[in-house]
Amino acid sequence: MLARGLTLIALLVPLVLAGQAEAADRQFVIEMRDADFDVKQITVEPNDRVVLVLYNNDSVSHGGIDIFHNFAVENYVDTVDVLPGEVATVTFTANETGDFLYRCHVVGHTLMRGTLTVRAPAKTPAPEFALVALLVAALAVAARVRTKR
Ligand SMILES: [Cu+2]
Repeated sequence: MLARGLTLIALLVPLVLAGQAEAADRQFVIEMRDADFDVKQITVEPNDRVVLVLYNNDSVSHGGIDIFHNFAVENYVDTVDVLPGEVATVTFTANETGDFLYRCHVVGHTLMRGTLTVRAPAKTPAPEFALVALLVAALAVAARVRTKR
């Protein structure tokens, strides 16, 4: 019984190790319309390569007024202009964890705010843990062989 339990634990360890998130390319499209963002929350994994496509849809088709916007992400992206009807793209690597404000700095555009969340890295078991798991598995197999004799 103990041997089976130990074997199961040893078999599950590689699955846990394989479940660690890896950095990936992540793309998000944010529409700027009526002086607001349509995306208010972006969540990525640590070290993801993030591409934000910013589309200023506040053009002359909306009440005859072109509305200029810009965009910045705290700690990640300096202010970039996004002209009416235009698209701007910003790219960065999410190498700092936490919550970061993204916003338009134009006076009065108080709705144009959102949060970039870069999750904390998953806790990786120490390599010694894997070695101990292998040792436990070997002992479990040895115990089963001995029991059958
Ligand atoms: Cu704006």
